[in-house]
Amino acid sequence: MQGNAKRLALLLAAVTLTALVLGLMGDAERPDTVSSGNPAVSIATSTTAAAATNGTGSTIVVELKEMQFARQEVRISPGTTVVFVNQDPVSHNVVNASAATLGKEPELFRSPELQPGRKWEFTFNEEGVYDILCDTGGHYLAGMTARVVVTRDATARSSSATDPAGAAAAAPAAVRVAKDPADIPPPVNRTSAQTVVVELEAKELVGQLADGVTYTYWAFGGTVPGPMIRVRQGDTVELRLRNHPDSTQMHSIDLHAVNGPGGGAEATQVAPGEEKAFRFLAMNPGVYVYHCATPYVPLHVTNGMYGLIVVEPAAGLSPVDREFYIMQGDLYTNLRPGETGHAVHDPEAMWQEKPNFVVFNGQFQALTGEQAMQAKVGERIRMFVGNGGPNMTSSFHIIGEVLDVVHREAASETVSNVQTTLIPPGGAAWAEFTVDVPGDYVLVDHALNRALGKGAIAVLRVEGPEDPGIFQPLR
Ligand SMILES: [Cu+2]
Repeated sequence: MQGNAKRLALLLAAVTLTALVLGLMGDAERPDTVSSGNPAVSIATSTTAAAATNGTGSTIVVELKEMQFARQEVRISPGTTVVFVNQDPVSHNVVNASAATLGKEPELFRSPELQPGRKWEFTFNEEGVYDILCDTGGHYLAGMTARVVVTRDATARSSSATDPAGAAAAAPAAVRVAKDPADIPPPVNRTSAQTVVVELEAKELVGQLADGVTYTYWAFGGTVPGPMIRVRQGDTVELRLRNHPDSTQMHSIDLHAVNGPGGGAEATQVAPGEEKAFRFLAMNPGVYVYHCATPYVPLHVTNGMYGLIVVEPAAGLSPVDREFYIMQGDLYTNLRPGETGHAVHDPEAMWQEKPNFVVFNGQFQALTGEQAMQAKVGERIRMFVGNGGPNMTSSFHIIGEVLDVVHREAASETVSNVQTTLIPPGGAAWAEFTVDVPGDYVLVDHALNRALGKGAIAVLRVEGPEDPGIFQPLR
């Protein structure tokens, strides 16, 4: 298992890079084996397994290995049973669909989730061409597809196939995943470099997406965004990524503050229950996104796997009264705001880049009401604002507040007196301003349907004395 996991990690690293370039892994070479070490199943070594005439068909094994079906095309006679064996350290399933038909056309079969080492079989009685894929974690988008061709070169049988439907797991109680925007590390306040150990854990959990809507998030530390990391320019960061034993997926981390392959993603493809680590020198000051970079990367990101790392310049940041940490993200779900139930990811909506939810800190209107940010008149505020995406660019705006100073794209240089600043997916900005009069200041993506319709709203509640010289309603 250890060796397998290592090979898988190497492959995933390669897949990560290739997938980033190609988008899909459809042209990748597949291993040419269907062998199995499992003695409990018989193995057909030829590509065509003849069905026996007594009604007990032949059996052929297809391994699910290294995020692929071990063979892209399997040719069998009617009546042959195909045993799918999961040899990966993560879950897979076997679904009768192609990427084009998934969710649109009826499926003849769909296996339950196959945990590592588990197998599932299906007897193909009817002639035909059966597209198969794994839609667990969107693995088909990273190339986990294949085809079973059933041809009548032996006795055909016409009995109908049974569909062993997968049992849906009972959903545990939903929790609040939205990161508290005030829950961030204090300024570094050091005059020399250090080695800083950062420990993160990838977790998969059912969380509250909106009132009456739950969603299965994948998240660093169980919050969206994950914990804000804060170091000083010149620090050596030792990043240790653990993947919770209950995870169904590999996870990893790519920090945009890293100068090195994959931003750390190659070194951190980590299987459930395992931990991986790497070190990097925080050379460039700034505010940088980190995110999971395990295929299918957009799925890991939309599910909540992103956060910010702040690398303070050696001289530190100017003192302010309050700091807040906010990240925008877009979610592609079968449910819309106002509907209720457990929402599931909609791959077609993501393909079309049409999110049903656009949110700050992972949840519909997460930072409003009791959860609004708090400040007092006259205070100097710094906001670290990132965009996990994966796809929507944010037109970040605070209604009723001019941003005195903005580090656009989180650059070291500043611009002044900004109303709305663009924050691309995988990017960040930070802004500083003084709040002058009391009231509720509403943070939005000024592509306003996303704010008012899809949830990208947060509130900064400012208390203190009025200042009629700055703002005064007239009767
Ligand atoms: Cu992940």
